[in-house]
Amino acid sequence: MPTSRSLKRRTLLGAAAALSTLALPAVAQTKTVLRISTPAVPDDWHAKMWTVFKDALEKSAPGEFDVQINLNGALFKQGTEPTAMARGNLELTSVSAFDIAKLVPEFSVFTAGYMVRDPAHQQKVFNGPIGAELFKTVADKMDITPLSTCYLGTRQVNLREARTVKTPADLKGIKLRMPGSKEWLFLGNALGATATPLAFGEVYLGLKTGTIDGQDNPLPSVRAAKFYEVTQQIVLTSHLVDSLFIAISNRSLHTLTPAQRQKVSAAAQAAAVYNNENRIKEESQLVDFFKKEGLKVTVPDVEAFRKSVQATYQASDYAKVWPKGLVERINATRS
Ligand code: KDO
Repeated sequence: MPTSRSLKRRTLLGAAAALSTLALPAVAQTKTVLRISTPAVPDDWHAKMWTVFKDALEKSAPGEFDVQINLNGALFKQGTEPTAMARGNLELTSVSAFDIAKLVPEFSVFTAGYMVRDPAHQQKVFNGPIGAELFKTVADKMDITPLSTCYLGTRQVNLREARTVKTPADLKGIKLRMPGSKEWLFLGNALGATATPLAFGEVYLGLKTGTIDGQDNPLPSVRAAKFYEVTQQIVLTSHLVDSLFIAISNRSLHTLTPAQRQKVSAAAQAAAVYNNENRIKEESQLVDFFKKEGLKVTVPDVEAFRKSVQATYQASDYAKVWPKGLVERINATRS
């Protein structure tokens, strides 16, 4: 039989144990949670860059952040991330110019084919005054703040069955998968194809089964998502030097101390640099890889595509909301 003394001791020990288990989550709670969502597949540079982000923060602010990386669109569907961020359900993502253009119409200038010339031009534009002005509008209108600019790559047309493609007329009738928004569909149609919306995660099966005739993406994404396994041809249209912006929700940003903001921003820069360097390097090697995989890699009349796509955008409602002189300023930005 326990004595009253030993009972008291046990009770005290029990209380201490309970307190210590209570104390554990309290320590964990002091970490700032940063949830990340992206449709990127694990083997893609713009998925791996989030580990660089996480590691950089762990180094600069040990124990201060709980960075949670969610790939494959598992947490939020492609394109729904900005809404989730504005609602406080997500802290970070890499947002496309297309998703921004839905709420900041003038940003559609960067959804236009053949607008940005190359990765160096892209960095100059977004890291200079044009980027600063537009990112401020993004922060005001979307409640998210862009922190760094990632080169997603130069988009190329990738076809299920090989055919001769020299000009936009040769894509007539091709069901070209594009991500699901009117800005993306406009680009696909401007290429001469019949654009059809589909989420990134469904493209492989769509190509395999033939519900679509092709898709467009930068070569590193064609490799990482293995689209080359279910397609016969890549047409080097180079129609869009595509970007993604690492962005944080303003809700989250405002909870950070100035020192933490600086560290999060530096981590986002490091992630973008990692992505950009690796993507640019890999992009230059992939034509050979795809040829070895048995694909036809063909060069169309890029000037014919450029002329036609640019004319289509200039005549569109999109161009009507581009601030006066913006296209000229983009063109005049030298890398
Ligand atoms: C795509 O769906 O084709 C696209 O390339 C669009 C980009 O904006 C981006 O969402 C990307 O997919 C994903 O990150 C997957 O690579």
